[in-house]
Amino acid sequence: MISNELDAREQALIAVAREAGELARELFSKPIEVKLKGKQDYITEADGQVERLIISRLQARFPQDAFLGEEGGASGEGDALWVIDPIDGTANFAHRIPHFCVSIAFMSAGELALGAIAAPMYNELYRARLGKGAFLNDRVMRVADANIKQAVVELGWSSRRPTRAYTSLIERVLATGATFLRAGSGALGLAYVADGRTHGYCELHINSWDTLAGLLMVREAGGWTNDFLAGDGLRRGNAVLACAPGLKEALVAATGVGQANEKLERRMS
Ligand code: LIP
Repeated sequence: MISNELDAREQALIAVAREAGELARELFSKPIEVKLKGKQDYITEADGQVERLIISRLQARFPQDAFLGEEGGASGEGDALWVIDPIDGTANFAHRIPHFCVSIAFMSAGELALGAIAAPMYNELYRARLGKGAFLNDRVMRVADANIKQAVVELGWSSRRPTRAYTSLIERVLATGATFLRAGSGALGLAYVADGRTHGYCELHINSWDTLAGLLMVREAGGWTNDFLAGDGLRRGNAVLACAPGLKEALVAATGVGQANEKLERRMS
């Protein structure tokens, strides 16, 4: 995609992410209907409203582009693809915990080119562009390296993988000397790695709409990530590991994510 076409999409992305964040903040303060679409997998009416706003704004500007949204699924064809999570951290949102965000990524011809994450309750807007760096509210983001014994690694959980797989992941990461946390938003978890607040993020299965914007930010902030899009990760999801470069070896060994035989694991699970 030529750069001025990408410039136009970058500007639209930042404006739409900010506006969608404001709508999510407004809905957060109102009583809303909450449903379960799976074990501990929440959906609220806010997810749909915010997703419709994002798609209607972007479709109006780029009618030829395609969309993949958590709530609305896929629409349109072509190399210009928006991947949208209207509310990442929906379980938090549903329980009045302000740790949630809007996450939007843009892919051009299969390559991750743009990403934005709006965390309205924190007044934070994260963004990144391929080859142009990653920013939080216009401040440059850089990952922070650390000795593994001082590292903080976020370990995401969902019922999409067996509980035993998650508890043994925790044991293996703790055995490295690192500590762990779980905050309930994969997108914000990756943004925190990009901003050097934590040193790694791992989840055994997560969806592309939760991760793509954050993965671009970690890479543009000098971090390492696994090849999340391998094996049709875009549509089926995948395991994810993102971390500071100095921790890659220890965390790949401890988590098993990013190893050469990773594909084998997927087939086994
Ligand atoms: C959430 C992810 C989180 C994961 C949850 C869920 P949602 O996305 O951000 O990392 O652990 O299971 O997938 O459903 O809030 O958009």
